[in-house]
Amino acid sequence: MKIGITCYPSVGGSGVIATELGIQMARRGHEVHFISSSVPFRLEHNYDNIYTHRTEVNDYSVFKYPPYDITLSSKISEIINRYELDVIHMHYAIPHAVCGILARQMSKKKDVGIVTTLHGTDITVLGHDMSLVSAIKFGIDNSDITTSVSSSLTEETYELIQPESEIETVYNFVDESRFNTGKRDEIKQKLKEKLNIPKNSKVLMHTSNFRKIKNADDIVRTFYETSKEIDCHLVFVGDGPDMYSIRSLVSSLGIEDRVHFAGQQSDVSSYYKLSDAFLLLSAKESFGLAMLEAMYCGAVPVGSTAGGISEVIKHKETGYVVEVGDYKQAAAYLIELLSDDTLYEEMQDKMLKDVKERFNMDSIVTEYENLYTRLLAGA
Ligand code: GMT
Repeated sequence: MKIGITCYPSVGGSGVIATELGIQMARRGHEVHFISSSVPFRLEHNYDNIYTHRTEVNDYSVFKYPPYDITLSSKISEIINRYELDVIHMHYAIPHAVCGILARQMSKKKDVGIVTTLHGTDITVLGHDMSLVSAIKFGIDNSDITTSVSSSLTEETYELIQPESEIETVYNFVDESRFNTGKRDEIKQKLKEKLNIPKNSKVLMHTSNFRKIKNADDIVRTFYETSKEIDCHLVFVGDGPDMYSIRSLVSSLGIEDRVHFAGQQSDVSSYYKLSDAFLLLSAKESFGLAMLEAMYCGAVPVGSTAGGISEVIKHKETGYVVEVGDYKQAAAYLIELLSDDTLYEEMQDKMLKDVKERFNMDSIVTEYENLYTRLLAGA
């Protein structure tokens, strides 16, 4: 098959899934065309069967805002025509699904199929904005197939957007060759030395784009409570708008010596391996791909009940789930987990087995491949 993919190429779970899916499709012999504003960040190498096409958004003085959506639609239609694409896979309902629909209308090849994947913010945040709901609904209803990354997101989309068409849940996945427990002890020791974390201290970790919805202040509070009972350190990887207030909370609690800000890291898997536990206490979270990556690397998760987090964590079996905002309960669970080596090892074993079964890359890529085949067959 000839597949076009459009996503936000910068750091972020939706771009990661779009890119990994493209790489796997190419490995299976399909021809894959990424059409985006820059080369997706996970596409570090040259791959056989993968082509990248950049949309250049010019800033003409006649426009008040640069015309990203129109330029992208035009580019997608050009690529559909030039390479005779069979399917285009749009990540995000707006703007990308709408761009895909416009592109198909512009192109000569009207039988190109459109698959749209909803990732979260396009529904859970933008879906509350009445000025955007019609466009999101249009994007879903005019795609041939729409998927969402968790059952919770599927349900929320039905509730908020009330589309006419069906939404299929296809979970996110992790490439085990990138995220695994290999050399965990060795990497842990090296990073502890680098960050000046004592050998026997436990490590809690969080990575994200540090937007308000990530509730990173609850992570700091959880750590503070946990550290009253457990010798531990907290490591933040990434950067974002909330960083200033997080730093100020850390200093007001007087815990600067045990909270590490590592910034953006290209090798985030080493930080997952450094960690005993991964925290994701968001107010909204459709899935939590970074948490799943951390779990593949052996870090046991403590998540909130937001969105799809509790579909990824099986409470008290493969990690813990707490109500949004309940940092005291999160700390209580961490204290229970980190003070009992037997409990920790049992939970870690179960977690590794469970994520490899339920979020297995090959089976999920096959699910997407079957969707594309279904479209081609006109079913
Ligand atoms: O979490 C973010 O802010 C980034 C966002 C994105 O667009 O990349 O992530 C969303 O998509 C990921 C991949 O499907 C999910 O794992 C994240 O949970 C989801 N984020 C939210 O729902 C807030």
